[in-house]
Amino acid sequence: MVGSGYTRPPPLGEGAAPSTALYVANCGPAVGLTHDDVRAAFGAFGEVAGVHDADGSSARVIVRFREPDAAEAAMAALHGRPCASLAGRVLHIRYSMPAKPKALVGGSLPVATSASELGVPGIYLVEEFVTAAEEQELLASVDSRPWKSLAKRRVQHYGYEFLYETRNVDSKQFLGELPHFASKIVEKIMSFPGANKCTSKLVDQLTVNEYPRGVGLSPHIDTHSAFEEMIFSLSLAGPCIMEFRKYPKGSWRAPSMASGTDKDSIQEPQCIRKAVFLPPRSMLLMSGEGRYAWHHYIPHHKIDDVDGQVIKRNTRRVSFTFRKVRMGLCNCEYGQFCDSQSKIGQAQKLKPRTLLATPQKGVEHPTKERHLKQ
Ligand SMILES: O=C(O)CCC(=O)C(=O)O
Repeated sequence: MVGSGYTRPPPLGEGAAPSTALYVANCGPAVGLTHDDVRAAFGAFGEVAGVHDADGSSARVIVRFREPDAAEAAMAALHGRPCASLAGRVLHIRYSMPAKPKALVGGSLPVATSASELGVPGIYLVEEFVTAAEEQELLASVDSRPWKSLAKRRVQHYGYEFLYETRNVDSKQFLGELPHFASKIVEKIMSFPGANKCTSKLVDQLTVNEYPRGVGLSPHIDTHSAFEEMIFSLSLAGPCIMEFRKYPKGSWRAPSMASGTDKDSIQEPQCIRKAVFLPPRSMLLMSGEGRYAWHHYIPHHKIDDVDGQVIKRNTRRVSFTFRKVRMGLCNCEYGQFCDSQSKIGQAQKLKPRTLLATPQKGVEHPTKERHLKQ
């Protein structure tokens, strides 16, 4: 991650006050220590919330603990001494403080760092779902395969092609099983709450998105008739924030689609907005109400303000979004967001599902209206 969001500590003698974050010098990939090695070594003192490069050197890292006591214990045990579990390197450790925001981006929306803090029903987040080594392997796998260029980002599709015009899939056009490089992830996904109850294949479609720095994704709800309830999204290579928006019944309207506008500037006073930080290697599950009734959205930012910390987006973020293609109609309990249960959906019940998304003259088309251009 470029830009940890934490300050370089003040000079000695003016040390930063104890905090949960440690600035650890002589440590990082440039001196042969992976973030996983660092996490394991510091994990001996308490739960580690994250390990990030402190700057562009790859020889200094920020280790964030959940509890200040753990940071204090690690500081007392490891500062200025050879660390046996890190190849005997002598670590230079100071407390670090969150950097002050340079600019408030996207309003003053607080950004949660966990799903419980986010409080959107059906949304789950697991940090460090894959290791840094697995992340590199996954990135190498997709980088060795052809990308398809969209206006602002690149994509790859497996299992079924995602059709951006209709925001749907053609369920009759099966492209084949998900690639081998995704198998480990699919297996791990089964450990999610509720996921192991599924008897059939949990996911059969994968969309890989590559977002350059500053590119996000417009607000949308994944088309109900296209995909089943559970949608899993793995973040790799860089962080972002994801915003969730709930529009009260009847007040939903499509924000302007004028090209080049930053959708963040659109104020929707009547919607509930909540945001969560997605660190690299984390897995997000959208299910239930969070999947069916809340729009999700990635602001088009180069910098995110996460609770007063400036988090710089990386040169790219790559996400792996796993879904299960729906073979019938959706009968969820969120009818006002459901194309299967709309008038058009009802009228076309007997027609092939891909036609559900075809706009009809003079009739509001839920799929088109609710899923904005990417
Ligand atoms: O990049 C992500 O994490 C989300 C992707 C997504 O929502 C989509 O492809 O519709």
